[in-house]
Amino acid sequence: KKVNVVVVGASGAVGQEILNILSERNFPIENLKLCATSRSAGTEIDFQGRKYRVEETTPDSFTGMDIALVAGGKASVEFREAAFARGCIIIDNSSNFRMDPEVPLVVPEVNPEDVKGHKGIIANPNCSTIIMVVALKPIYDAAGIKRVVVSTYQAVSGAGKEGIEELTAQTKAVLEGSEYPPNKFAYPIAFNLIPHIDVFQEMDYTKEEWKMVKETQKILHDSEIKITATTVRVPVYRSHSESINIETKQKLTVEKVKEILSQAPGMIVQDDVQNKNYPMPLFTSGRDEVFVGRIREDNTIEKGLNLWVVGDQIRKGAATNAVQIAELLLQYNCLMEKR
Ligand code: 2RA
Repeated sequence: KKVNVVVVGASGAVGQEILNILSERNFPIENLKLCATSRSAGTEIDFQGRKYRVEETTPDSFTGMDIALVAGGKASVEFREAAFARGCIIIDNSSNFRMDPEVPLVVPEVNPEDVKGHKGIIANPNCSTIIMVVALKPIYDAAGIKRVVVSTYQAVSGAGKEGIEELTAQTKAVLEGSEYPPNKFAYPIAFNLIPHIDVFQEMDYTKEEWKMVKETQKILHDSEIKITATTVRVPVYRSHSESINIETKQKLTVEKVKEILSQAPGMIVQDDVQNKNYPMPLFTSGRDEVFVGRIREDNTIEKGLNLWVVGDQIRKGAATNAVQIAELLLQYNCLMEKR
């Protein structure tokens, strides 16, 4: 079965990657439409050898469409009703509806069945959450999880194209002895790191940190699991890294964890310290899998583990996850009737 797909926000970093992934995975598209805000409308984008003109998003952009892949921003709020009225399901990469109890928040390796309960919109989780839960889920199933302490090392592309440009221009400026004032980030990101992603909220945690807590509880259907996060921007172009400390309910040996994770969907275990083999952002970029290494017992508690997890946040952390959700909609046959 082939379906009609509209990509909203097609010209941004995530939108472009959604198009790459639709093409790579041979997603069965009958008709494709590319939309964006009026600022980007009119540009032309190549998809599978054909040029598509980007149109400004309007309620009619959803007419005759089965699935809307929304890359981010406010479009899902603005066009939710218009899409629903036309029988088009939104897969939303923005944070607008993630914590709405009516909206499934889905990582296909973790809670695929949740898509079946959709009411016209399915949310794609935050990138650092997706990368973490792919690694947590197999451990959660095998031994239960009491508590997680996570610190992230997040690439500048998490802040979009401007984040990438700022790192490049600022690094050049520093090397040439000139100034490049911060714009996208609160402080210079070149030769620095910034323990601050998104806005500060309750208890002086950032919104990014709260997303990792609340979204993980929702995806795992477990509000008891304790999670505390520190999220940090680092001068890396692409792929987020995470140091994850886990307290399990039952004891797991390192050998068992390696065995479980190497059989887990969407994961690659890269852990051979004798040969200096561990995941790094430079080498995981462009990949859809989440990589895990440096797997150790936490020797300070009875049932503790340390993991080092790295994943391409534009692919698995956004675009790939969204396209996988679209694939689940076809697999479970839960599209809406077009109106
Ligand atoms: C970041 N998590 O890396 C964000 C992107 N969604 O800034």
